[in-house]
Parts: sequence; structure tokens; C-alpha cells
Amino acid sequence: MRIPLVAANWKMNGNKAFAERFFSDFDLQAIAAHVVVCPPFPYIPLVSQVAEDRERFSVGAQNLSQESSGAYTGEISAEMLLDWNARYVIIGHSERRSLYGETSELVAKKFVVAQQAGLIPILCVGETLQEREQERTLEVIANQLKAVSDIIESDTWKHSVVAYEPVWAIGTGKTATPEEAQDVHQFIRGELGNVGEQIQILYGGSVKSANASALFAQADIDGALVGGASLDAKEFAAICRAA
Ligand code: G2H
Repeated sequence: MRIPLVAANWKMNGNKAFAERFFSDFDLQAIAAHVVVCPPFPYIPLVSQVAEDRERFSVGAQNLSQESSGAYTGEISAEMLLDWNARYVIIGHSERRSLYGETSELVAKKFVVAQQAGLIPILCVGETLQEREQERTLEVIANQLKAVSDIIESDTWKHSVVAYEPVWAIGTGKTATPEEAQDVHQFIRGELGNVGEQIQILYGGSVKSANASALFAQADIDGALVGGASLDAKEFAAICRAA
């Protein structure tokens, strides 16, 4: 039995006042899902404080370094995230892959570093519009997953979350239909081997309260990674209630 999980990815949005206001407006009542909020790094301590007081609520980061310490200007290690009481970390978001040149091999290293430190990686995979049009969606996703599978023991997957985020649906207002998303989620679960049934697989890409229920009704969609709509506490709560 997989517990639904809804994660907020605030990306580089908000400020201290926004974070404080968000939690005075965000009502966890009637939410059965586990909720994770991933703010920009400076606000992790603030969200951690809120997380301490609430059940089924955790804080996550949006990225981490593959290195443990050293001369890596501007980087943040897994240990530092743990000091801030982060429990989850988003790994390999398509914005990291496309804007910061993160390869699947680097993403895989970050996945391992996060897991070894005791963080739960939320591994993002997904195809571009061009790849979908070339009917390469499953091949692209298989390769993104394989980069990780190649360097971990297969049952290690169970201490992780996978997010399917079709790149063409991110921040564009376009969403995969529930059936399109379900097909890919089912494929991903199969690729995760004999622990696949235990792993939460989230959908991401323009999720909002208006489309969340139909997505969550699919057998292999266990929740969502929400960007833009997670910046509105009431809208985000509505998505969480749908899970
Ligand atoms: C995909 C998603 C959150 P949005 O990036 O990871 O963002 O919901 O704005 O498409």
C-alpha cells in the first residue's frame, strides 16, 4: 500500500514573508497524503520548524552537491541539508538538466549521495516535446532510470521517490492526459524491478486542483510534484486533499 505524496517545488520563488504567510494559510486538515515542501535553500530552516509541529509533513531541498565537502563554491552538501532537518531532496529536475547541464550520470551520483546520507531522493525523469514526437518517450525515461540502476543495488530504489515530469508540460499549462501519464508511470514501475510496487511515483507538470483528481485516480500515479500551483497555499492544499 503506497501512501500518497504531494511535494511542492517552490523553485526560486518567494521570500521570508511569503514562506511565513504560506503556512498561516495552509491547512493540513482533511489531507491524508504526506506533504513535502521544497523551498529555496535559505527558507529550509523556516519550513523545518513548521514541519516539526505537523504530522505527515516534511521539508525537502531542490538540489544538493554530489560532493561531501571542499572547495565547491556555492554548493550545498547532503550533510548540510540534514543539519536543516531536510528529509527529501529533488534530484535531476529538468531545469537542472537543461539550464545547468546536469547529465544523467551526475544526477545518478547525486541520487546515491543523497541516499547514503539518509535523505530520500525525488528523482525526476521525463522527455522533451521533440523526444515525445519522435516516439522516444520510453527510451529516454529508461535511460534516465538506467543511469541510477547501473550504480545502485536494485532494492535500494525502495528508499526513493520517482517523479515523471514531461518537460513539455512543465510550467506551460499543458498537462499529459491522465491516460498518457498512467502509461508512463506503469512503464517506470516496471523498470524499477521487484521493488517497483513499493515506490511512490509522482506526476509533475502543470498540476493544479482542476486536474489533480483525474491524475490521482490512475492506478500508478501516487501523487504529484507541484511547481507553480504550490505557490498558492489554498490551491496547493486543494491538490493535497485530492491525493
Ligand atoms: C514541474 C513542476 C514542478 P509546474 O517543474 O516540479 O512545475 O507545476 O509549474 O509545471
